[in-house]
Amino acid sequence: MSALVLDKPSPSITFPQPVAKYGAEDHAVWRHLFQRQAKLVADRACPDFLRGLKLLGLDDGGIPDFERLSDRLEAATGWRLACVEGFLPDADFFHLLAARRFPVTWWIRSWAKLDYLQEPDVFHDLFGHVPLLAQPVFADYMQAFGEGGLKAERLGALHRLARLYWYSVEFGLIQTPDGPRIHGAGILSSKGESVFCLDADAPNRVGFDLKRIMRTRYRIDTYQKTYFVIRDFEQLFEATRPDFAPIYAALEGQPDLAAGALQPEDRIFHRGSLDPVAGGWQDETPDT
Ligand code: HBI
Ligand code: FE
Repeated sequence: MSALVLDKPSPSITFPQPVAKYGAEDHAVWRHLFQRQAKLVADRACPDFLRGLKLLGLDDGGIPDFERLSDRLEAATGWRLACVEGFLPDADFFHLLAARRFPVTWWIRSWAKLDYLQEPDVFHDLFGHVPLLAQPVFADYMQAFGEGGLKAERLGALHRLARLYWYSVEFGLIQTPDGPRIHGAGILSSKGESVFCLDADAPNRVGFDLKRIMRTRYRIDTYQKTYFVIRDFEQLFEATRPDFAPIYAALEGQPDLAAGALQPEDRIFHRGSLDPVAGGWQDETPDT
């Protein structure tokens, strides 16, 4: 991708972490979530995630200081955290990624919402996303993704990149000598999906294929019907190297695929039963 002139994201978007706003309860929620997830993913997360967790010194000592964490992360791969209020407009999000700044929501969920919240909080962003930003190839992929997003916007192809982000950065699996392991942040920060994605018979597990993913719809309110498995992070980074414009053009003529529909060209690791009860897919709200 050609180097883009990056103007800074609008200043109000990022601000110093309001550490004074954290109460004892917020730190207690972090401690609980960290202890639970770190134990649960110890043999389910990919090795690079576990290495990143250790390298960054993320622990159950309470909500971390973003600047201190940024100093460690920057030493590893040049990324820093950008403290934000929550979900950002696409353009702001892509600008930050392209500048190797990862947006991290400052607040944490309440005890009442421990296991499901609509939008990312500091635990999802820090525990789910940040450890892999210490992995050099994934760190480059995330910056390339940001640059691609700025272009996709101009080409009206944001929904294609949103699917790529969803099925890799949020819900991706990766091959290891011991079988598939988790690299997606949306899974790693979720108690139920950390087990479901690898153990359940219901979902498909299919080899990563960029164009196939860009055609595949998804739902934001249930576990996935299909998980895509990359060979390694190089495969993910390589996928972002070509100019996407011809890819978007080629996809125009092809119909979208339902979230659970297997394709003849799929490399199938596991053909799921797609059982609606086992997957929690009973209420057929449309996937987008
Ligand atoms: N904003 N803070 C934040 N975090 C995200 O993960 C995020 C976002 N805005 C847009 C977005 N993700 C998705 O549209 C991606 O597919 C680009
Ligand atoms: Fe996320």
